[in-house]
Amino acid sequence: QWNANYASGRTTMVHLFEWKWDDIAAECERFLGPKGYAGVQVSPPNEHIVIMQSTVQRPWWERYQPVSYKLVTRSGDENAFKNMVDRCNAVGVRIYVDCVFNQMTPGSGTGIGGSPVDGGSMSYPGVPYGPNDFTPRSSCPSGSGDIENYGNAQQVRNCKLSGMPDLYQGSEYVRGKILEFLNRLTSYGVAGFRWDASKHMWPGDLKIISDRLSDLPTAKGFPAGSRPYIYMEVIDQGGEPITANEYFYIGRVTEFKYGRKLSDAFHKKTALKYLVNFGVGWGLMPDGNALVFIDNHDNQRGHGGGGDLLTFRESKLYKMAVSYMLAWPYGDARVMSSYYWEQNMVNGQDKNDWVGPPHDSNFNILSPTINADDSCGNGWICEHRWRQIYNMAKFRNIVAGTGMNDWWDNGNNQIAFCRGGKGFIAINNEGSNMSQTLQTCLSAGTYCDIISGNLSNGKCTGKSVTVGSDGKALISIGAAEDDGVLAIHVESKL
Ligand code: LM2
Ligand code: CA
Repeated sequence: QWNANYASGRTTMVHLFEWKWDDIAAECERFLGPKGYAGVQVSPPNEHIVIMQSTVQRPWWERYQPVSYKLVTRSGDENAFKNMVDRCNAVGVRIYVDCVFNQMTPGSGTGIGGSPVDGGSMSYPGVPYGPNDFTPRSSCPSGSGDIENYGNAQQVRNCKLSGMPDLYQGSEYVRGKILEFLNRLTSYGVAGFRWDASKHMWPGDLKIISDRLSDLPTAKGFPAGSRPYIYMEVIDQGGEPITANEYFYIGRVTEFKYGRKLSDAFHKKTALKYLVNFGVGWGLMPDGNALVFIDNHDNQRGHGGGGDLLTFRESKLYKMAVSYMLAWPYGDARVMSSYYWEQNMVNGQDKNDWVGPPHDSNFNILSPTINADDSCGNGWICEHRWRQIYNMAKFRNIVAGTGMNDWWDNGNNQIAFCRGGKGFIAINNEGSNMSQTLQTCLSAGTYCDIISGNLSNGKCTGKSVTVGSDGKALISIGAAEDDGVLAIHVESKL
């Protein structure tokens, strides 16, 4: 299903990667709700294997190795999860769950929720799943039983992904267990799902699962007949037999070309002027099918097709790309919110790509601290709290429903455009200053630039822009300024 079920007037979700449920609940109340964010993608909430080795200790990716569908993780237990969903819903912020059901852990021992597990014999009594619930070896046409060749769709979907036992979604029993899990989540008020590793599952099986999902509960405030939002993770950069469009009839699909191409553009591999028709004209999927983002938890650390993508580490360019994303009418947008880790690059590969979230000496996840300037401490980056980003999330809310008009560019890396009569944005990615009189499509008056500052108590803490009766204004963005963006909208008028 393609509609996110957002509360009215909201448009943008944040991925609070590895956050604890109690912290997300607090964040909904103190920040996400008030700032106009629409939703949160949470890390997988169900029981997984605990990975504690000499070289790799509690990696973030242990959460992609399920043991059962009990709601126990380092983020919190079932009660904390339910409490989070209720508290976020109460302030107009929806919860989306990252669901891992292509595979189960190859490990053995005890899951984080206490369930016994033996991946080697495909025994998961906590569900329960046994050997018959996994894709038959005869259906996997690779020598090792692992996916060896992404040019072979049978391998990609029927063999093991990184050695992990491959759940058989063709089985009615398996589908039933997955559905029990998903329907339990929506009964708690969850508004939709990210389906992990969807490339590795057959669209026909996913369609059957999606058709049998329960409606969202009216008891949790959803209109009768609301269907859970679905966005499937399919990494399609072209060149493989499996394509994103095979999944369009089920729900939205992650558009990985989006962040790739925008990162390249802001890295000046293609001039920004070409963004005038960014979207289908660039070979991206249709607007109504796309879930878009600049980076995600995988590719910001070189997993899942990463490499040279803009992330918080190149903050000025990153804020420019995110601003463009949030101003541009295409897809449902997701903002990444990260934690810091020390990279250790060896031959172009980060040896620390496994490092988990900030934690204490017992590996309990630390809560973010909140600084006076809204930024986070304790190792959390909190991109969603950067003024430029949360103000652009609000910009997207305000201009929702309008198209793009009055495009301008300098023939190279300076661009500007309007969204209806509601908002205007300019971006300077040249090494030189920008100073241009441009059509803003806004009524005459003085506006506060929401990138360099905030409008608070009737005063602008950043740059001001004076729009004349013809809708035109002198737009200046110095090359040396903190930010290469200027944005104004109907609600930033002084
Ligand atoms: C995804 N999308 O399709 C997730 O976004 C991605 O984060 C997941 O991989 C992947 N699919 C499977 O759910 C991550 C991580 C892998 C990690 C797996 C499982 O990128 O590196 O694999 O989770 O935890 C790890 C080891 C790998 C090992 C595997 C199984 O890195 O070397 O393979 O566990 O033990 C032998
Ligand atoms: Ca599979």
